[in-house]
Amino acid sequence: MALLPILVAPHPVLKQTAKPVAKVDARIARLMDDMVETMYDAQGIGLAAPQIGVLERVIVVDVHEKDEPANPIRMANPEIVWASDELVPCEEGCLSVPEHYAEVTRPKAVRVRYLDQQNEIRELDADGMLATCVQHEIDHLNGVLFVDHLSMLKRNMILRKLQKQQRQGATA
Ligand code: GNR
Ligand code: NI
Repeated sequence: MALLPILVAPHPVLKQTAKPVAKVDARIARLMDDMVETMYDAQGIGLAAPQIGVLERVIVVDVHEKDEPANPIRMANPEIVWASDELVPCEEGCLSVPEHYAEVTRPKAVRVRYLDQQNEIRELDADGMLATCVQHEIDHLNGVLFVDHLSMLKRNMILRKLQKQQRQGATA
């Protein structure tokens, strides 16, 4: 397995749309494993392939509690096939928007159809943090960051700060 560097906004790759996976073969299965390892190393609860510079529709999520065993979910071509009318606000963060947090309102529950690591079609019913996280990851596949759900003023404040930090070579 391998740890992969995570791109930080405003990186142009994070704005692009990822391509569907034709088949979950050995290469995609390996990518999924590398993404799970990278997600845990970065202490994230989700990761989308564009965040590591790969424009393919692959995400991983794990929202397990600290005192529970790991429960990584690996998905290719995830699609929301149903979303609840009920919306909930959640304080979101993003490994590609380090050290910034803001409330985003999304459907409370979703049903997601995807290909698993064995290339089998599966569906997952998610609510709570898992539902929020899966929607955040699918946004990444469409070139959308959580800051794109904020006002232009808030978004630009965050993006300018990140750009300045990177120009100055800061690590955080
Ligand atoms: O680690 C993460 N935490 C998080 C918190 C609230 C809503 C979404 C997330 S996903 C984020 C990891 C990440 O950037 N995934 O793309
Ligand atoms: Ni993110």
